[in-house]
Amino acid sequence: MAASSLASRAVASLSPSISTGASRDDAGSSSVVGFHKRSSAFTGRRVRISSGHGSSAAHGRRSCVVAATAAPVKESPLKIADALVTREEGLELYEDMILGRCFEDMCAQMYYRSKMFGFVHLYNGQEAVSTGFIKSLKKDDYICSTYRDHVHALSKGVPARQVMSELFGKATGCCRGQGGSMHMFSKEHRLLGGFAFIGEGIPVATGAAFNTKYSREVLKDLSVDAVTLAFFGDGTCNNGQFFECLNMAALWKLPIVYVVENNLWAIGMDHFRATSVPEIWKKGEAFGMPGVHVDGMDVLKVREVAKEAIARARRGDGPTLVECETYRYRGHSLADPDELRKPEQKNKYAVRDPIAAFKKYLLENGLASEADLKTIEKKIDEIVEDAVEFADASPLPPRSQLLENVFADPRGFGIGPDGKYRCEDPAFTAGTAEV
Ligand SMILES: Cc1ncc(C[n+]2csc(CCOP(=O)(O)OP(=O)(O)O)c2C)c(N)n1
Ligand SMILES: [Mg+2]
Repeated sequence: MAASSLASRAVASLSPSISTGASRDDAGSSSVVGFHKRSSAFTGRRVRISSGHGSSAAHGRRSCVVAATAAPVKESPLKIADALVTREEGLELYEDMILGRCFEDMCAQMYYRSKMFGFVHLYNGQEAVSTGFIKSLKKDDYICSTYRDHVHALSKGVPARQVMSELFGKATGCCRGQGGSMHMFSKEHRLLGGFAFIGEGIPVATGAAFNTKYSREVLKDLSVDAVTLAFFGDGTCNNGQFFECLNMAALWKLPIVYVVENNLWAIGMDHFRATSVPEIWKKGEAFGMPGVHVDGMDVLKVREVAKEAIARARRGDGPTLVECETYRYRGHSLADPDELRKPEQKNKYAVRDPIAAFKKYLLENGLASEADLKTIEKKIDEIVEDAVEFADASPLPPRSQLLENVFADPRGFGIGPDGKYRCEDPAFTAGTAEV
């Protein structure tokens, strides 16, 4: 299957249509409890970002990028000194968000062409959280994700080829095709996994943070200074593991940041119907850790909060709970008809599209030209095309891989008396073995 033929038969993007004019006036604030009053990052400083305008009606796969600002933005004279990022940083953030958006739009196309199996949960709309946090990390830091994990993996540096191949169930995937959409993992990139059960990653991330602390303070290995980010959703915060882990992390001052991606919905459950105290950030205070609310549609605000929380963890001052207010543009998974959420709510967040807003910021502050951004969009388009071609051409895992990593095997056909996998027996792989 050639990628060019995929592109030519591209389905329309399912992103919500963007209407102009509306804007949230309450979205610019950051709130904080705890003892960060001295820190500029947590003082609620407003970052000047305007709403994006235009239509996201897709004319093909590439529209996810181009539709970011339909109305032309005048390039202004250089004002770089006032900007909150350097040109290089700005371009890196933009590229990462574009990669996330394009990759996910391509996933939707491949899913509907039956190239992927099982549930696939996309991240469209939430890119500023992944980019703002993960691009503020060092290479040796850890992240732990959920079933909505493709974009976290990409931001952490797992090559698009490996992520797409994993989604295709191919041997070249980051889990050799055995994980699929919900179980991205990469030891090399310190991605501790995606998890199908909600809240499952929180103790895993907390354990990784404990490992850092133990290495430094008990084993006296000061070369270890990894910070761990645990990503999870609003619905997950009503799960017991959230409370148990926050307690331990605060008690032991673990180097971790709990990043809640509050997209207001847990499948079809409205956050405000399910949660007794809907301001999740306030729950940090109960454990004696700072709780921060940030506009998760604004990559610069997310980045500012991320840098402070990561620095706090790295210098040994303990965990932070960050609630990022964001929105997912698509249904819960690609199998969800998304009939419960009201169009008004979708539009409210669509006009604040994080990519459109950041594009405008880069242009208005003279940090990038239209040509610079188009170059990035073209590069990402090619990377995603290449990932699909690579995944499609890759082999399926061998049958002998079937029983690897299976810890319990009640039928007893895993490992034979010779210590070898029974499935290595040619009769097994041929499907004729007596088991
Ligand atoms: C332990 C457990 N209980 C229930 C489910 C079913 N489930 C899948 S996703 C989900 C909602 C999670 O919502 P949220 O944490 O807000 O994450 P989002 O999907 O919005 O990113 C639920 C309840 C599950 N996967 N695991
Ligand atoms: Mg949610």
